Amino acid sequence: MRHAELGCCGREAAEPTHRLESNQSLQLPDSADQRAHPASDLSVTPTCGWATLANQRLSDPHARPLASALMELPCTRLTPALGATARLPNEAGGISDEAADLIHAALIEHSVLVFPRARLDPGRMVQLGQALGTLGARHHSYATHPDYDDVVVLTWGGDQKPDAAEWHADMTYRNPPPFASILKAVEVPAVGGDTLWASMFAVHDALDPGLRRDLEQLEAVHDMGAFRTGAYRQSGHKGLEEALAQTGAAVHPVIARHPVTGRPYVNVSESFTRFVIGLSAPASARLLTYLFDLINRPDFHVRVKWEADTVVIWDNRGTQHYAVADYLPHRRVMHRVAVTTDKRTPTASAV
Ligand SMILES: O=C(O)CCC(=O)C(=O)O
Repeated sequence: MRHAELGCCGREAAEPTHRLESNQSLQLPDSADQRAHPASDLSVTPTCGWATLANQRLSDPHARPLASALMELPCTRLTPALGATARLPNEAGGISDEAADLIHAALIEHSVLVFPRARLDPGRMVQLGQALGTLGARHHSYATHPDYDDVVVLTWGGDQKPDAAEWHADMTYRNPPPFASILKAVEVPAVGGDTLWASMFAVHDALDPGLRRDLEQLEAVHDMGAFRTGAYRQSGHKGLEEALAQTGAAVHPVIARHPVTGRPYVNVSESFTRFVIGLSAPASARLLTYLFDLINRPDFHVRVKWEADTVVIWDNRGTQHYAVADYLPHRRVMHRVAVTTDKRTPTASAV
């Protein structure tokens, strides 16, 4: 195997399984070699939220009674890597805890849930978000719905260029970042404007095992990335400084573990990860570029073609997404609710 070398300063890990010393290099397999490693965990999961929830409850003597397990949330898996289509439980007057339990279980299992023709108005989107967890502070840059502060309105078209055609998990410059997002298509172009999600668990499983061990010791800085441009254009240097101070920065492990399943995933994104702590600037840039490129393998993806009223909920822990910006000058309007904490995993950090 041919390797490209990265100079590495190393850092003290709390419980290193394999310590990187300051005089060692971190070795990157070249991309051709990388393709030889199978994505070992790309197994199709035929079960659905209902089955998973029933199993959890049966094995937990303290769980609420199983009556609600009679409710079903049948899911159809979309790709081996991630994603399933499902139907929202049709509950008049709100989202019950039991319905949210089912959705949560399915979300943990499939990472991305697609609900065609969901007809979720902004009020019910907020209810659904609240049934899953707490809703966060307002977004620093996007407009919000006139009646619902928690609903971000993403409108692109004409000369308004979409800003999400980059792989990212949402707002990882916050600590913790949101646990999940709920996105609804309000107005979509006749063609184009699809969104892709990638399983960062699958990206992790495809890494060279030696590199994976080295990455386990590393942490990286996340910040607001290209949101800088808007802040600077709007209010110059002062605006930029204020935006950076407001959004802040966060340090997260390069390999994070899902707080519910414990499954490891690659936790750096081209939108928001700026620097690997302990590396020199060139070594950090080389490592991050290498990791950013891995996400592009179609084997790791699911691609959603939107229709008005389609709703997608994704688990922000272990996935990244990319909104294809191929539809201008046509209009595309989406509503989004970000769920900050996972009610059903209260002690877990989101990374
Ligand atoms: O508009 C989309 O499809 C995705 C938007 C996005 O990237 C986000 O909500 O974080």
